[in-house]
Amino acid sequence: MSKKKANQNSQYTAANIQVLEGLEAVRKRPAMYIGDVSARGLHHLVYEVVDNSIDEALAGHCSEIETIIHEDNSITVKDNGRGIPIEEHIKEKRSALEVVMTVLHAGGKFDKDSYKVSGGLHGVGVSCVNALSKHLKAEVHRNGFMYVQEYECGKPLYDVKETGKSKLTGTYVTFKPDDSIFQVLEFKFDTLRTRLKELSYLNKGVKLTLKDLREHENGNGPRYEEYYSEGGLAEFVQFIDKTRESLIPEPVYFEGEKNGIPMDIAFQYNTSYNENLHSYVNNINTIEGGTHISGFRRSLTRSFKNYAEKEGLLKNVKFEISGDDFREGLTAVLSIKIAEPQFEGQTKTKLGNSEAMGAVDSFVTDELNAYLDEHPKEGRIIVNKVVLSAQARHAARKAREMVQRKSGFNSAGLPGKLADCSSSDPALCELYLVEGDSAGGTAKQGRNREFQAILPLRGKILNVEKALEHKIYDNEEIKNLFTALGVHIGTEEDDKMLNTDKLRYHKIIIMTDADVDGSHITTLILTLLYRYMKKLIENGYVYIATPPLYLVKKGSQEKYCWSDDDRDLAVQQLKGESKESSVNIQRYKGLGEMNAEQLWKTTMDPDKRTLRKVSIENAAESDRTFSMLMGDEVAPRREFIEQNARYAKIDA
Ligand code: 0RA
Repeated sequence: MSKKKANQNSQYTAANIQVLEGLEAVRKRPAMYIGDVSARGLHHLVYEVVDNSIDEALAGHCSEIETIIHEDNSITVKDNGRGIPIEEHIKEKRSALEVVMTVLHAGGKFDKDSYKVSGGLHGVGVSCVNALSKHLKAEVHRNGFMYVQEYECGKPLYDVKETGKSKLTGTYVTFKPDDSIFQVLEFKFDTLRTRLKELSYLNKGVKLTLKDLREHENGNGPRYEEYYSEGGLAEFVQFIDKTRESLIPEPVYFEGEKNGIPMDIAFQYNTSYNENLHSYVNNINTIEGGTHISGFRRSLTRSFKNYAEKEGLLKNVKFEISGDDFREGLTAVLSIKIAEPQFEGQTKTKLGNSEAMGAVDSFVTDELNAYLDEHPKEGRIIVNKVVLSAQARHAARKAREMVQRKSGFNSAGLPGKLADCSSSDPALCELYLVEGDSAGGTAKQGRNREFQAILPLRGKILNVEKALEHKIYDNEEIKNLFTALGVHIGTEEDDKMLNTDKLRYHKIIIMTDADVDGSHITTLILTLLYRYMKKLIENGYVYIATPPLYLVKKGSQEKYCWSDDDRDLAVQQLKGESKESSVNIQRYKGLGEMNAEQLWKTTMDPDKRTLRKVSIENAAESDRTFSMLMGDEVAPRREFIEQNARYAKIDA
């Protein structure tokens, strides 16, 4: 049935028109509902549908959720839950299925017990997915029958109809994102895998599967993976810490509820110096933390401190022990479920509900006291580690205080190596971090000095993943970077939050050679930013420059190329009809092979350059990747590089 016919259907009353307007609003401003219309928003469509099935699993009625990527990049999500009710919705006078699929935020209306999310990226309802899909088919198995309804751009093509008998129960949703709305239509297996895997840890006992039916360039058959966790967050913590050395044999794992708030917490200590706290509210990653995290930290410090004092483990300690010391080498995942979460912050990923703080604090305190009673050996190991951290922190504080005062800075207090820009409006200013003094020199000549500053970094900067904190503040290159940016790390009382009040640039652009060394240096810089200046990444200030890989020339005609395909195309175009004249291909291995004008034209001119924005899509995954790439263990690093060889080759 055509769209026109569906609209003319006599069943469509005034109430329905309003509904259609609701979905029209989603189509007009999709970003307001799903964040954006890039790859990120596209993948959020899948998460949204899967989340609905997860809710059914949380209600205790669904054990398996299957996601299928079809050959045409349409998606099917199948669950074995009760099936969305198809019976008439009393108020709306039409099938409940149709209401769920076409009314904004109608998803949770039937089921008061489930934890629905208001605001944030998820929880916008499956009707948003419907609105943003060229075509969607909902199939329900229920009451011994099979029912179906299809939609175009959110509009039903016909009433819900029964199509036969079925012994199964469940909901199957198949959708094809609207190509007039999304900039990107290709689903990434790895992106979906990360989220499904995360969901399997967050919802233990639920089996999630991912099947990719698309043709693969290597000629392999369909890809299929299963994600299932028996151990939940305890396994998640072990997964995150796979390449780190744990101090205690098993993660500490608490599961239960307090004041009606279900919660799930696992943590362990490792030999690294970083704190890795990952938190979730209603399965949503609260990247910016919030009240639940505060409650957890507060309890952790207080409970361990009381325990250490009670056991006389601090007798010979001359320093004050701070909350920080209890968090060094800590990897923790915290997941709570709240009926009406309030999300705040820049990216709406910070929990604001004040009741969560006390509930988490009191829950963790009770559980941790009981744990320490039963595990004195683990308690002792952890406290000893904390005391060592306190000693190192003492040294680090001194080093940190020295950072701003050390020599090597010019009269404005800026590093001598920095070629600053003349504008002082941070919103307009860019800082290029350039590999090596030579490329730094070219960049200084090529730049627009009005708003572009250059900071050359010498060779490989310190690997912060392996260094003690005070070593980091001793490092010349790192000090220069802090000073040039105008940021500093706050006091322990401020939770050592990065202070960005005086941040001097809102674009920080990493520019390295397009080779293996260059990508290594990029990774080192990113690791430093991720561990010590995460806020800059969260605020969207960090970018990676993309210098060209080739210059294809014929006579005076020139084309810069960023991939092998680009290059082949350029060769074709320049060859044109005449076969005799030769086309010259220059491979740029480093920035140093370009002159100032070329570097400006290809990589620095805001009108022509391509910058890749660095974002933290998934904090647990990024953390794991950095720890692995920069850590001591060789085997997982080799495995990663082999698995990602396709990408590595582009750089090679
Ligand atoms: C409300 C009530 C019932 C099922 C569902 C919602 C439901 C929704 C979704 C979304 C995806 N999969 C789902 N599975 C179930 C059942 C009420 C009843 O059977 O009494």
